[in-house]
Amino acid sequence: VAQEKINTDIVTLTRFLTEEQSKHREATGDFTLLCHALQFSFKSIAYYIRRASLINLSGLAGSSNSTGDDQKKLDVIGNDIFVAAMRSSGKCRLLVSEEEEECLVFDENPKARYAVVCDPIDGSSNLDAGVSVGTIFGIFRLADNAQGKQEELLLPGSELVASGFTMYGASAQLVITMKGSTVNGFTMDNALGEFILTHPNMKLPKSRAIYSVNEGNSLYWEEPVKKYFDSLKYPAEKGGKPYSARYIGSMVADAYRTLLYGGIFAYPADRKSTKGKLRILYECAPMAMVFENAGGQAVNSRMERMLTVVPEHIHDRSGIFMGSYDEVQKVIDIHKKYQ
Ligand code: AHM
Ligand code: MG
Repeated sequence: VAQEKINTDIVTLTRFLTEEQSKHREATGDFTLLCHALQFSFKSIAYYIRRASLINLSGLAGSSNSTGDDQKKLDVIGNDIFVAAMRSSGKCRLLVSEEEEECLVFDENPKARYAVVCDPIDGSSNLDAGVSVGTIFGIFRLADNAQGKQEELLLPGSELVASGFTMYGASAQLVITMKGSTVNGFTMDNALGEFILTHPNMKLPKSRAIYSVNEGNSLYWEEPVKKYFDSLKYPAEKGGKPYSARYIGSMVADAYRTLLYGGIFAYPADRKSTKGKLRILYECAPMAMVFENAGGQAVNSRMERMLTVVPEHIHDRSGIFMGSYDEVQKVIDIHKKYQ
């Protein structure tokens, strides 16, 4: 039997973060420690999701969250894990979670310089069917004179210092990017208990004929959105090939596929949900940063660059189109033409 080639010089997330930190002379190590706490929450959430059906964690918790969604038992557990990890990191001052109506202020860490936004378990309506879900996160650095107030977090995504998401699928994947840097993908090795760098410098293909949208909402779509998706399905040129449709219904999973294969993911605002469905601060902005740093584009339903959108409230929603550079450009061009 041929011996498996063993890599004895693996880049773990811990090593990656330490190496990143050493590139910044002024770094204090706070950001690295915060990331270690994040990493622990991802591992724990992944662990409970894997075991959910075995330890009676499926189904509803009997409560609803700030925006009125029914909470699953795992939504509550995922949130509690995340909150505990951020509080105990000592580096997080403010935390906005999809599952918490108000921004959490950790007064016990008044000197902490970071604010974190998160959706602890995105796609949770899919949980009981064993479909991939994940955690979306963004990290802001607070101003030196910050008071630790919720309003200080009403920032555009362009202010994020780091963002990313995990996807708990066949294996747990972690995608992370920092301001002005590349996008890197890690895979959880359960035996080692470490995220291993498996997808360095992720770059979206410039174009790809795949679209990902909940077509069940098309009755409510505005004209330019209808025209755009029709143009993908019924190509104008003779003999043109229509796009493939792929929609999982978990943004983390749809986004992960789009990052790897290219194409477009959209959740447009429409006549029924005029503000869109996905939340600006902890769903749209972190994803937009990942997509831009991987060479793609992300815009809202008004065709504004997603990263420039400032939420008026921490749970504000927006329409979003994100994906390969050329695919998003087509959306922008069609909107210009039909608006
Ligand atoms: P959630 O944060 O309550 O899980 O909702 C967000 C999810 C996204 O993961 C996904 O893209 C979208 O909602 C799916 O919505 P729909 O079922 O309307 O297609
Ligand atoms: Mg969500």
